[in-house]
Amino acid sequence: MDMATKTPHVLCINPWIYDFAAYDHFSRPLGLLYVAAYLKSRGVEASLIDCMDKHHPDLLKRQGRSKPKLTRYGIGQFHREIIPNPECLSYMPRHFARYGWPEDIFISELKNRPAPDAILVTSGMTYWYPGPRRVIELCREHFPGVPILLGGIYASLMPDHAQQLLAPDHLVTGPGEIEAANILADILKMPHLRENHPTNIDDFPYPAFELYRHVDYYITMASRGCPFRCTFCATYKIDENFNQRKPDAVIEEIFSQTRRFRVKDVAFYDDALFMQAKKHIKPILREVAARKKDLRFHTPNGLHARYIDEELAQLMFDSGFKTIRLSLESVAKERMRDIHNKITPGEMTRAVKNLIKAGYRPRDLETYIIMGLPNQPQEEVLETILYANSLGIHVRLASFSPIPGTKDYERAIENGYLPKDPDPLITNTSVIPLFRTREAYDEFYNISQFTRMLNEGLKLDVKLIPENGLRQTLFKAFDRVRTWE
Ligand code: B12
Ligand code: SF4
Repeated sequence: MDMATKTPHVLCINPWIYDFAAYDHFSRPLGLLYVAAYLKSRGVEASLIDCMDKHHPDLLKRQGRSKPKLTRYGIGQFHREIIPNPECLSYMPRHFARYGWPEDIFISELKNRPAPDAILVTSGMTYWYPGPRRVIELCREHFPGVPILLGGIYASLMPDHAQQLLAPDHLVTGPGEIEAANILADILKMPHLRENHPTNIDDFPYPAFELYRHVDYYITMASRGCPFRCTFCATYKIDENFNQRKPDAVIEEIFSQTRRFRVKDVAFYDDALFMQAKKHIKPILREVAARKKDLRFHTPNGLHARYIDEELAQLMFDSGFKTIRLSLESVAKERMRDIHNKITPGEMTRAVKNLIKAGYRPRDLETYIIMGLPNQPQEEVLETILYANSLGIHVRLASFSPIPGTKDYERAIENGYLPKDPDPLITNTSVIPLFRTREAYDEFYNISQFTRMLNEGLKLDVKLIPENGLRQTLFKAFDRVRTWE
């Protein structure tokens, strides 16, 4: 091809995850796929290396499989290779690992392709920075001189840290479609990339899932941002505006993209999917239910249960919501007030009742409960767990991870729980970041195993909470056992 007419090409990369645990629970680099789609729509060629892609033929060959092992919704384990714990986390009684491809598969991917005109690297959790750091190191080695852009959550929340440690040529904070195009206009010598950006959220293209060799499920967002400001959450730091898409545009995307990629499962990444339900999510789900396409919907991110009235619960059931995670966090009054008055136990109970009336079994529902906040007593966590268990729903413990820029992060530093400029590695959710000792970890482990037992009990119909049931007998037995020699 004549060089003068060659379409400029960007290589998009989703790095490995370095962590104690990682599971593909509808986990795709959605932000990067939005940026890639936008660039493609403006005439740039884009390709993708996703180090977490379970369908890579070399990976499958090594695993001795022809297809990855997936559950019914297309999710599943990532490949992992154990590596030494980072020095600051050496006390952790768990294996640290690099999740995703073995490194040599990534290197041969780089070797087997011509040098791109620019490389776009995304970043996830702040404490996953070793992934993008290694990707950038290897890209510099294999494609010297090719400009590297870094964006995503870590880049947005810790731009100084990222710039210093990873030294990308360009660092983008916040939504990246327009910013990436502006930067690339010069690099790719495509001045039009700087012009005529859409102003309406619905005029941006759908995420570029076509860059994958195989699509297991589709992910979308019916809105961006969140109108709340919870003390532990950094969403507003990443995207300070709250914007909802037009219901018709979301419906069109769901049906056309699931048809195109032949998938049945759709996950929503929204932070506030149920805001203004009457004019937003309800018309979307009404249409989905009416078309009877047997789609399945998943909300890995927590939902605002407050808005689940009888009508919404019925629409969720009829349209095929399967993975339902309700945000509860805590039942302690002061905590709720402090967090943002997002929900009360009464509202949670009502939402669960509405969902059960609509056709769900309680154990089909899950709730997020937070532990490890500054000055949060253990009793508060246990009380919240027991309350959720009394509703018959599955508990998901989320350990608090202090995020730069949030109120709780500042408080953690002010109260001496965190050093002033902590290495993000110590804020990993698995390590009970504010305490960072083996004892704190063991305590968390006990609570999480207790929670697991309660969750298993639900499946077997064992109820510990009712006044005169197993609970009384159990406590009496505990007391008696304690007096044994
Ligand atoms: C969906 C989600 C999840 C999903 C999965 C995410 C995944 N990909 O694997 C689930 C529910 C599993 C999850 C879990 C957790 N999450 Co989460 N999650 C999110 C959420 C809501 C959306 C992320 C997202 O994809 N957004 C959509 C895309 C469109 O936005 P984006 O990625 O930012 O991309 C844009 C820009 O960043 C930029 N961009 C992105 N890449 C690139 C690349 C280039 C080159 C350029 C130029 C631009 C660019 O352009 C994009 C388009 O505008 C965010 C909150 C938020 N609003 O960001 C929290 C968030 C990332 N999660 C967070 C947390 C705390 C957690 C948990 C620790 C919660 C817990 N205590 O258990 C767990 C931990 C998981 C783990 N294994 O460690 C924190 C971040 C923590 C941190 N330290 O970094 C966030 C910010 C929420 C918060 N509480 O503040 N999460
Ligand atoms: S925790 Fe949820 S409701 Fe609160 S600000 Fe973050 S996204 Fe919004």
